[in-house]
Amino acid sequence: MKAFLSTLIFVCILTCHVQAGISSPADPQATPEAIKLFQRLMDLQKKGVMYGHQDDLMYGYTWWYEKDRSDIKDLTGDYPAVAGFELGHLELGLERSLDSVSFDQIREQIRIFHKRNGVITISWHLDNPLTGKSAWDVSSKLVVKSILPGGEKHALFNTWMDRLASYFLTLKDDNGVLIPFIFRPWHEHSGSFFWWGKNLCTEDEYIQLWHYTVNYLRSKGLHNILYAYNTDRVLTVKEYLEGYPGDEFIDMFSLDMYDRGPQYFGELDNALAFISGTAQVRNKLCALSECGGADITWYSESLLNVLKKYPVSYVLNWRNTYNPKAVPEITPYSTPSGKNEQYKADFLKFYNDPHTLFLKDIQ
Ligand code: BMA
Repeated sequence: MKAFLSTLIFVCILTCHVQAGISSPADPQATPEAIKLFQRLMDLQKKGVMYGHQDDLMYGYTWWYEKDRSDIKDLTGDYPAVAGFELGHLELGLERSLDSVSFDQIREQIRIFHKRNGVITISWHLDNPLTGKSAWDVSSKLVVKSILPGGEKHALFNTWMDRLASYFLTLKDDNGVLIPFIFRPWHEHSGSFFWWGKNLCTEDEYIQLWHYTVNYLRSKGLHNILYAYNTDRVLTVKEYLEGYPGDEFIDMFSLDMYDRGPQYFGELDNALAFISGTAQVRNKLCALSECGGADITWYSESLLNVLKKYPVSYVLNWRNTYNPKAVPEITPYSTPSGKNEQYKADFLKFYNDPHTLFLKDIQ
């Protein structure tokens, strides 16, 4: 009996230990803040899905950098739980992003949003280092190869990584502590519309690119980052994991998928089933890191019904491109004009559903 009890106690301790170890970021040197963020996201993922919005704090359809403003807050009275920021053109040493947003103001908003206890996610549509054109320039299949060690653009890429790391090192709270955030580079790999896309490099090159990026940032003392692996639309788990850098590098399994037709919600359901399932087995987070569509029940019924089936940390809508001359749009994603009131009601229903978490819900 005594032996049985001590074995039982040992097994319990071991299980607790393994479980405690499980809920931690991939980085063995993760800062306490990164560990806390990871565990917080794991806990929240069990409660509901956070709502995220890209550039929410920087501008909206009809305004540009106004204090405390947000299109989502204008509509619902609350901020999103997750705020997305974009760093494309930081690599060039410019003051403003490819979307004309000031990097100093991005830093300011990251600090403010962190203080509000919101979750921060960062994307990077960096230029093509081989051709000097944009992230969307897919004219060469040699770009990834060219920036890896030994490649002709390797030195240039290092200067870009240095600029990124230097900027990340300025993202500190009032006490000088590095703010934890989710970084989602090399996104939508399964699509081939960025120079790092699936048909633009080999699987091995893509994996090397990821390893190089993560190791580079870690070597600069950045252990406050959770890394999100990301693809565009995929139909199988095999397809999803083509190019996966490995559990030692990745904290979150994410998917970008926009509504492009009647098959959308079936495909989304299928993809979230295997992505969230794989994430769970590997003790990673799961997110629908970009999505959008338009229909008068798109958010409150179609999207929500799928999201309720799986543990998904957050769902994010892309930016409300500033365009004051256009018909003001109400919902987060561009909608055909004329149905604004119905779209607005749909989003408010989504907002009011207990399963969706906005900033006030995650305090
Ligand atoms: C894209 C579009 C672009 C933008 C880029 C980075 O999907 O919204 O207009 O420059 O994201 O934010």
